[in-house]
Amino acid sequence: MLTPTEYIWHNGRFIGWNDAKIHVLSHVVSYGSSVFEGIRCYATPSGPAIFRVREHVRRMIDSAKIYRMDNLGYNAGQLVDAMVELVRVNKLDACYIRPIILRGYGEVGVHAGNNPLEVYIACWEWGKYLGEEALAQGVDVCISSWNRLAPNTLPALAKAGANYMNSQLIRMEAQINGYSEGIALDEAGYVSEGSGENIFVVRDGRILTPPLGASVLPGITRDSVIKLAEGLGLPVIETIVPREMLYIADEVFFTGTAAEITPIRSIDRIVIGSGKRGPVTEKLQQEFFEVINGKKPDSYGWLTKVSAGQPVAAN
Ligand code: PPE
Repeated sequence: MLTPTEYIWHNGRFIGWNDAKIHVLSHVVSYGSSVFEGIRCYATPSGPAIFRVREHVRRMIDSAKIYRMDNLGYNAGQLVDAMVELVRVNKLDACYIRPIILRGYGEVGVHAGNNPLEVYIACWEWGKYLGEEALAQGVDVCISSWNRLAPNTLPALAKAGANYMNSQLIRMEAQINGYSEGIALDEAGYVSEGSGENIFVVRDGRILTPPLGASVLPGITRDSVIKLAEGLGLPVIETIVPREMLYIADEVFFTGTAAEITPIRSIDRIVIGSGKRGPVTEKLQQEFFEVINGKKPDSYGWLTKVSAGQPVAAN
C-alpha cells in the first residue's frame, strides 16, 4: 500500500498529498489522455540523487509532443528543478518519482483540445518491483497471450497512460496464472517487452535486445545497460528476437526503473540457462548498483544530487 508523503507538486506549487484530486469528468478519466514518467531517486553517500532525471523529463516532453499536448507551461529545466525540490521538501532519501501530465476538466468529447493540461509530480518510497528476492534469484515469467501495441495504433515510444491498459492485460494474466510477469510479443510475433520492463537476451556471450521498432518503450534503464555493457567490452546488438530464442538463451533479464535489472530464471516453465542469475546479468547489476549507490564515480553524469541545502519553503 502506498505510503503518503507530505507534498505533491501541481502546476508550479506544492499542495498537500490529499489535495491532489481531479474531477471525474476530467478528459483523462474517460480517454486515458495522460503521459507520465517513473524515476528513481537513490540514497548515496552524498545524499539523495535522482537517476537520469533529464532523460526522463525529455521522454515525458516527447510523449506530450506525440499527443499534441503543447504549451505545458514548464520547460525541461523547470520540471527537473521541481522534482529535485519535491524530493527535498518531502525529506526522502530514496524514492520513486511519478510526474504526470494529463488533460483536465472542461469539455467532454474525444477532441477536447481546450481542456487545461495539468502537471502533477508525486513521490513516495517504493521497494522492489518484482519482489524482494527477484534481483538475486530471478523471476518466473510467461509469454503473454496479449501482444504489445501494434505499430500505428498506440505509439509505443510515448509513455502514455492509455498504453498501460495493454500492460495491465499482460500483467494480470501472468500473475493470475502464477507468474511474476508476462513478456509480450509485437504484432509480427517477435519479442517486444514486459508489461513494465525492457528485455535483454544473452547467448554465447552476445547480448541482444529488441529494437525500438518492436513496439518497446525506449527505456532509460535499457539505454543505461547498453552503455554499461559497452563499457565492459560487451556490445549490445539491437535486433529482432524470435520468441524461441528466449527459451534457448544462456541468460535473460528485464530492465526498468522499477524492476532495475531483474534476472529471469524460467519462461513458460522452461528453465533459462542454469536456472539462476547468470554471470553477465550479475556483472551488469553490479556495475549499475555501484553507480547508482554512489560507490563508483558517476562517469556518465547520471545522478542529479538533491543537495542538502536549505529546503525551499512549500507554499
Ligand atoms: N517498458 C515499459 C512498458 C515500461 O512501462 C517501462 C517502465 C520500461 C519498459 C522500462 O523503462 P525505464 O523505466 O525507462 O527503464 N515501467 C515503469 C512502470 C512502473 C509501474 O508499474 O507503474 C517503471 O519501471 O517505472
